[in-house]
Amino acid sequence: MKKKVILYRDIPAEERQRLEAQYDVTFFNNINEDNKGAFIAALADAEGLIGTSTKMSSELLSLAPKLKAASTISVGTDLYDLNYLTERGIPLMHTPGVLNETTADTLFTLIMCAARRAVELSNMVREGRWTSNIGEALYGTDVHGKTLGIIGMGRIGYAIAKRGHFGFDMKIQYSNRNRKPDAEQDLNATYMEMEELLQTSDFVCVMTPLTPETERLIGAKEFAMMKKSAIFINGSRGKVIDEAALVDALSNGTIRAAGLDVFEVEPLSGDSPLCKLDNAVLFPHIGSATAETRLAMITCAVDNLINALNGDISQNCANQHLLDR
Ligand code: 8YV
Repeated sequence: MKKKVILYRDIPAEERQRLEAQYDVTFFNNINEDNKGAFIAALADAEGLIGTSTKMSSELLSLAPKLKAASTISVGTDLYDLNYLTERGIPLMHTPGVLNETTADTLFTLIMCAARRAVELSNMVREGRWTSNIGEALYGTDVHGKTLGIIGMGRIGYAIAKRGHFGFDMKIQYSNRNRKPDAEQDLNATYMEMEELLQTSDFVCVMTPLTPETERLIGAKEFAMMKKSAIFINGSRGKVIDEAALVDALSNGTIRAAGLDVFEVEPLSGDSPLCKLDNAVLFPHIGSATAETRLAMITCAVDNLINALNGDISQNCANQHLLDR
């Protein structure tokens, strides 16, 4: 009798076939109000879950009494109630590593677009408003040689710092829960407390995971610590910052500009005040969104689920350290 698995995100046929070769797969193309009843019914017998972009609360997961493993097609695990899964002894598998370089490319694109006003000026051309040489009022600011502060020097933070150090001769500084000797040795990065980083960086880039400790980490007080010429970049999760405070900081000249790939509520409404700010560059959460990297993430997540249901959580298990206790 094949184990029952729920796939709640569309994936390429060959990857779905790998699952169907081993499991009795029930597929949902994302979870919505129309199919949530059927999803809940399928949870009753599910031993495996694989997908992304749906909040898996403890209430929902409690409806899956036979659940043995979950595999998120993401590096972020904040959509799952990790504590609840750990209490039940259920591994949550995720996809660290495969998306580092692509996500770092995206974040550096935000750095360049925000610094050089690329989106604002491209729109000016597109709308026929380019009528004379660009003067001081529309100048951007240099990236090369500036100071890049990384809050959250994890795998992706390191990849961003690598681009700044080797590609743009930037001075790298970082704040993190613990020291990162590889960044200090390889990238000449300087460790410092977050307050000093905010006060001295030309670019502040947040790449922490969303946890109870990092929720609203950056708010009005922190924006006020930054240079007026500073540019703020968020590639972590929207809830790591106070979005209303950022709107105020951008509107009042507290900081120069921002580049955002994540938002408190996604998709971001077109009515958001962020959409009215020329000094806010807004991406629709495309950090890892290339064909190559998303396929690599899906392949990794399928491998992770198969391994976990076979009892092997030695790789890519977000709560292994807790389950091993
Ligand atoms: C995607 C991400 O948003 O991996 C993550 O944590 O945020 C991005 O890669 C995610 O994979 C959902 O599609």
